[in-house]
Amino acid sequence: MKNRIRNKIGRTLCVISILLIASLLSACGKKENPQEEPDPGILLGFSQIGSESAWRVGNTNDIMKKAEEYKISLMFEDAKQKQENQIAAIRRFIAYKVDVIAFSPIVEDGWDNVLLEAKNAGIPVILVDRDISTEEEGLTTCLIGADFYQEGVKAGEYLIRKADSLGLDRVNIVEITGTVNSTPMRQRQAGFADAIAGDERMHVLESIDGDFIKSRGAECMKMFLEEYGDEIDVVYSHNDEMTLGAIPVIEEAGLVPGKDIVVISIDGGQDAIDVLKQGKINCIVECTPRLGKEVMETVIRLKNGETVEKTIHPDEAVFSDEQDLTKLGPRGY
Ligand code: GZL
Repeated sequence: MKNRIRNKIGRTLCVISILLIASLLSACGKKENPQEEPDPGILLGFSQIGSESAWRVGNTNDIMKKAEEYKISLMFEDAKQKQENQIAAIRRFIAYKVDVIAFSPIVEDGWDNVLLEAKNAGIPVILVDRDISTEEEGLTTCLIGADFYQEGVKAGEYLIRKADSLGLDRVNIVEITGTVNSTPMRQRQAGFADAIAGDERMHVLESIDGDFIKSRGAECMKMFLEEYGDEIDVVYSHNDEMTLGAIPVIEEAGLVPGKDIVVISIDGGQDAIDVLKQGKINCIVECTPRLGKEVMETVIRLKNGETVEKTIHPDEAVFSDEQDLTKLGPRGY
């Protein structure tokens, strides 16, 4: 009896050891499947203008969030509102041999040399948010950003409707512009001017550069009120930061923003939307900062050698006192 049990245990141990040796041999001899080599990944160099507005901060956050989501390594540089810092950053990206360069150009001119260096290095360049003008063609692959001209048109079309509803026969407008020579400034001004050109009621008294920043918006509004006082019917401001700077100045002059002076703005950040809901701003044309998804998908297409569209415009809305604003959800920037 005992012998039979010993034999059974012996046979079982023998089978287990054979199975163990077999599995060890297969593990050692197992070839790495070449398809499973770790992905070297994509390295994107991104030069951001700075942090001049809630819009810009929202744009930066979205770029970073989407880079992580799409597993793209990001070399991010903040130019602190200086073109020379953007040019230096692009040169660093070239030296680092990134796969793709993306940047939001603070102004339209002065990019030819550094973009020629990127082209000669074989690195594709994506424009994000704003456009550039260069002597040489083909220095950039595509532009991903808002249609600023249409934003200006939407602002002008709102004003025509507002003048109709108020029964105005003359409309005196002051304009606080964004950074001179930037795409949003040029095109928001052109779109607005073209939209009101056929309406004889409309008169732009003066345009002053507010550089997209709050303090300058306040200074511009102060200058306008000192110059024109209660002649002013409308202030058209190229972004919310400058608008939010101008509103307290209107109030300090004893005037009611949104009533004595119609206030038209662009961007659509939470702070400005809250003021719109209070009735101190009459219209905000949306300019979405959420460009990260389109940027990362374009980066991947370029890395895969696919062709991409020359221009990608996001859809954008208009928020105004013509609508039920209670339904407007949180803006996220
Ligand atoms: C628009 C962007 C502008 C925003 C401003 O796409 O370039 O720059 O409207 C920001 O808030 O400063």
